[in-house]
Amino acid sequence: MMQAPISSSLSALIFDVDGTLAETEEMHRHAFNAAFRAAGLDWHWTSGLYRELLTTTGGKERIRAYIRDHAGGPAPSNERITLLHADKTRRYGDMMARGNIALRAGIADLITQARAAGLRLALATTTSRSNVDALILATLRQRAAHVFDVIAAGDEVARKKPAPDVYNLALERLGLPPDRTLALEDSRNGLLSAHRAGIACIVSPGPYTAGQDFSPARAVVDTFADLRLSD
Ligand code: XBP
Ligand code: MG
Repeated sequence: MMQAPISSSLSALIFDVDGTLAETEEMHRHAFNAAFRAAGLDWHWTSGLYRELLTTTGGKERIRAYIRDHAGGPAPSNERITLLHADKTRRYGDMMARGNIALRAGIADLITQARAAGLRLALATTTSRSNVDALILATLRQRAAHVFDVIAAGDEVARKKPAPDVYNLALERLGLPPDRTLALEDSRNGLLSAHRAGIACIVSPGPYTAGQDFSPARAVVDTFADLRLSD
């Protein structure tokens, strides 16, 4: 069991969402594929291809990277990509409401421990805000804004992870300097984003991020259940 350092100066935990709170990427992948089919496109993202595509964060950015590197043909307009992504987001919300996704091991316990220790809770995610609301409702049966004091989402910042923007936004909303917070992530892009914002980060990789380079991490753990907040 690893004790996460909660010095008296630690005031907040900042969680990533996809891959950290829950293994959501398969649902994202299915939603992308369903949106492509509905639009009459013959694109299909296998899990092997998705592992590579995930290195581009953000759904619209990922679609553009796919067209550039794999699909070829004339690039669709920004408006077409925006509509395609909006349909993917709607389908993801429906799948989340119908599915039975669970939080990753240890996450619910960390939230409880953090609250008991008087820490504040934040989210810093690349995904869209509506996807955050759908996940928290499906797993904790509560509104995300009731569970987390601050939510910073990908559709609110100019540059997505690995840029530090979304972590900087979370810090600004928390009103805290980076050294009073600790980030929890599953991916190299997320780790780099937190690190570039000056925030120490603990990583627990998942199926899509295992084997990535996590060198600037404070620690890498197999599961968040291995983590205990300690004085
Ligand atoms: C996850 C992402 C997101 C999701 C898809 O990053 O990169 O793009 O895969 O969501 P994080 P959208 O783990 O930092 O949340 O389609 O809404 O972008
Ligand atoms: Mg993630």
